[in-house]
Amino acid sequence: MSAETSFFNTPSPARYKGLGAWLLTTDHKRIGLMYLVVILFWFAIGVTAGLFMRTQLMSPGSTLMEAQTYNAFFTVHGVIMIFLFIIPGIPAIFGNFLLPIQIGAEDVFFPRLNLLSWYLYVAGGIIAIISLFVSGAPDTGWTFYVPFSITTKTGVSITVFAVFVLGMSSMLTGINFITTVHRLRHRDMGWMQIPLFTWSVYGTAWVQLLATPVIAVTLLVVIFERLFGVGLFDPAKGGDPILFQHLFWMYSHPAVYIMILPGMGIISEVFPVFSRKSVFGYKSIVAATMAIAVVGSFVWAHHMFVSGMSDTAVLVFSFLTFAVAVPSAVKVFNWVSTMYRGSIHVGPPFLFAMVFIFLFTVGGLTGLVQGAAGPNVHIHDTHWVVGHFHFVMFGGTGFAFFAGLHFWWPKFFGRMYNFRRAYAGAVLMAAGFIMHYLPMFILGLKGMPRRYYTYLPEFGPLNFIAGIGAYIMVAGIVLTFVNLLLSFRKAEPAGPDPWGGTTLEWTVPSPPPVQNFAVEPVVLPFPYDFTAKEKMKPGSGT
Ligand code: HEM
Ligand SMILES: [Cu+2]
Repeated sequence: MSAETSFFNTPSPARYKGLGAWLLTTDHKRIGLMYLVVILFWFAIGVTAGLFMRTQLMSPGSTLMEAQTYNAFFTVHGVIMIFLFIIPGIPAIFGNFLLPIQIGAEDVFFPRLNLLSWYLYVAGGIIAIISLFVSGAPDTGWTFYVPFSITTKTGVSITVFAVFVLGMSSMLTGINFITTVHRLRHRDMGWMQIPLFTWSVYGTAWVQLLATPVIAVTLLVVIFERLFGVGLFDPAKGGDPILFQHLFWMYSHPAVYIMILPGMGIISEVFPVFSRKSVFGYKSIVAATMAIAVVGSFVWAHHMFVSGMSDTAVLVFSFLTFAVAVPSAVKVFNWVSTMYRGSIHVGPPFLFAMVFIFLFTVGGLTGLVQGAAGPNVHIHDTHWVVGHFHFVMFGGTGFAFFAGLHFWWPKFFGRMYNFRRAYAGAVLMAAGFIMHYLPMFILGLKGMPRRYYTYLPEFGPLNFIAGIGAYIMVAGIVLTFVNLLLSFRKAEPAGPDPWGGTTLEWTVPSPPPVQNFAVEPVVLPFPYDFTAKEKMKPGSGT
């Protein structure tokens, strides 16, 4: 099948043309790509804001901006990176495009609801922009902690509302994916034949569906506090600010798993394919995915060890935090074992996945230091925490995102990109990353607080090094995207299965036709059976 018959040239529904065929589409693949465009737009803005902050922090004193401007950048950076990039990123782009194909379906179960989710996402982004210009850019940080967020005069109500709308989008996507996996799975595909990426998005969807309402209600209460002073959170009126923190983290900690689980799903696809070997311990990866989704929802109060909880509560939440590390470690073990005695061929997705394993492991282990109640008291609200969460979110989910982008780019667009530039981008990004975020652990241990626009002169040298690292990292990000975009210039066709994958998306043309499968898909007894695949090739002698 050629590019002429691909979904790019076949609008769905068929009656629309041009831009309308995109903006009114119900095709999950088009919706996935529309997410790709908007999410990358926000990522670019978020990175730019981060670079501004880092530049300000390269030396002590007010070199680039004043405290209030820093607070605005800080809030905008956090809100964009969390709610507009890292939470929706992988499920909305890769989940939308790939989940139906991986389970042999023609589309998601609610195609029009899917489009509505995209519009809610775009609306949330626009409202967030508006909030910058109405009564001053918000200055609370992405956590909107009360009582400051209910007393500050900046446009926080609108920012909070933007996040509320984004939450609705996230929930609808979750409902759609759960229903799709239950109702549209190919009739030959049992639960233990579902590819691991789809499993991870499915587990994530449950967290999205069950945890998001908590933040939705919490944010509405913040708006009511600001508008009518209802007094649920405001201590001046007998409200309880700690209540806000519990409700906030009951969503926002599970949100960490909404970010990381789909990233782990990508890694679980990349390693088998690039090791030419079935994934080690498929069932234990599935079990670990669901265990993380469940246990990860019960650890929220580790963000509040110093807020004045009982010792028993601290002990329990510390224990549970350590417990979630177990399924995460199981996965790392399985990925490494998948490579063991595999026939490894390196490609850009594999390189990004290797960087992922390294950075995510550092992020996870430093998280355990925070999960232990004793050290937590010392490093709470210091740069240690900034180092930790960037390792997990960007080193983990971010690099998994890039691994996925390089893995499925040929499938999305039918084009192959330049490998040398892709490697260079990955190496620059990784080296810059380490130089940027590793010094923060030392800074944190030495006592440099986070969320400040300046610091004591003794912290200068390490902050300067971190700043240089940030610029190197951003150079890597830019190179990576330039490389991907250049793939549109020269038409080097990718073929249906450039990496030799075994899951269903590699059996259809790149880009796929609008109905995904022109012929009835054949579901392998096991999704990562590389020997069965060899046998199925015409002329392989069997
Ligand atoms: C070029 C890339 C980046 C740079 C230069 C950067 C820089 C920074 C800086 C300087 C801070 C303030 C730290 C503090 O004082 O506590 C910060 C905070 C933060 N960053 Fe980044 N960052 C980058 C990428 C990312 C990415 C990719 C994510 C998410 C995936 C992210 C998420 C956050 C969050 C959530 C905060 C906390 C904001 C808050 O508490 O309100 N950053 N970043
Ligand atoms: Cu947490």
